[in-house]
Amino acid sequence: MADKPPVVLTIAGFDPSSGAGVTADIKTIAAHSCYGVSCITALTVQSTAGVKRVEAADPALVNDTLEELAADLEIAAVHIGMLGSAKIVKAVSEFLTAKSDSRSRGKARLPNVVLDPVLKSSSGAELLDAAGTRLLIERLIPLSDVITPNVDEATVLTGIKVKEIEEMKAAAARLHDMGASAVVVTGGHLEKAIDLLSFTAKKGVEQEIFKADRQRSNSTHGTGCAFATAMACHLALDRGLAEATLLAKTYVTAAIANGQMLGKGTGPVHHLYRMSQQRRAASTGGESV
Ligand code: PXL
Repeated sequence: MADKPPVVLTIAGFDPSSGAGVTADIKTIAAHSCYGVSCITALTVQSTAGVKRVEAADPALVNDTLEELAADLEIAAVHIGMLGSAKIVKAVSEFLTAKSDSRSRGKARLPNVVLDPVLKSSSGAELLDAAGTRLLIERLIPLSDVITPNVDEATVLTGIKVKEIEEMKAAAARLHDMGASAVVVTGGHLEKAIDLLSFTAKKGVEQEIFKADRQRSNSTHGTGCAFATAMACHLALDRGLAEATLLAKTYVTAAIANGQMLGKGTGPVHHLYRMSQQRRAASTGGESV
């Protein structure tokens, strides 16, 4: 029998165009040789042209789904994306809170929880309201092992206007004060695509910068989801924070570069680009890269 893959749970919204949300996350998880399971928090009506409508799921359905999966499977990491409403934020934080496990010291009862604080779509649609954002700050940030805000989300969460690297560092420090164990501020929208990893170590806060050339591409829908989910996969595979950050960034950069220009608007990143590379290599009898 084949080896069991690590199970990665994604708790996120449904994007019918599969650039972002659970269907995209399942592709990312498969691309990392993990097994993906999911809990849908909200339905959206959208295409590459943008988000037209958002309907939050029933919080009891979310809770039952999470309990059912957690009772059956050994979950190695959790990715949290779009939550859609304050009630869903509450349901997810209650599920993650280790009521019975006194050893967890305020951490979630599942390991490697990566929180992508999704507040808006790139087309500007609101994906979590102010009450939901407040609850996410209060309850979910302290429960998570890593949070992955982009510069806009870091600005909303901290009140620090984040544009440059020094502001990314200050926002990460503020997020630690708010209870975050580790933070990756993704700066894909800056001139250089800079990500900042910040985490608390014995000596205090340690910060590391990851740089890549900014890509001009129209295939960028889903970059935030792909980054955070790839992070969760690498943590599930027992990689450390710095290696997970570097590998997740490399994956997203390649997924953008291999974008397939689908749709009339902002196209999806190519989550499964390695499969087409392998197919090409197989048909030419060469090595895959
Ligand atoms: O990219 C943020 C995002 C996350 N999750 C879902 C989305 C979007 C953006 O549109 O639709 C389901």
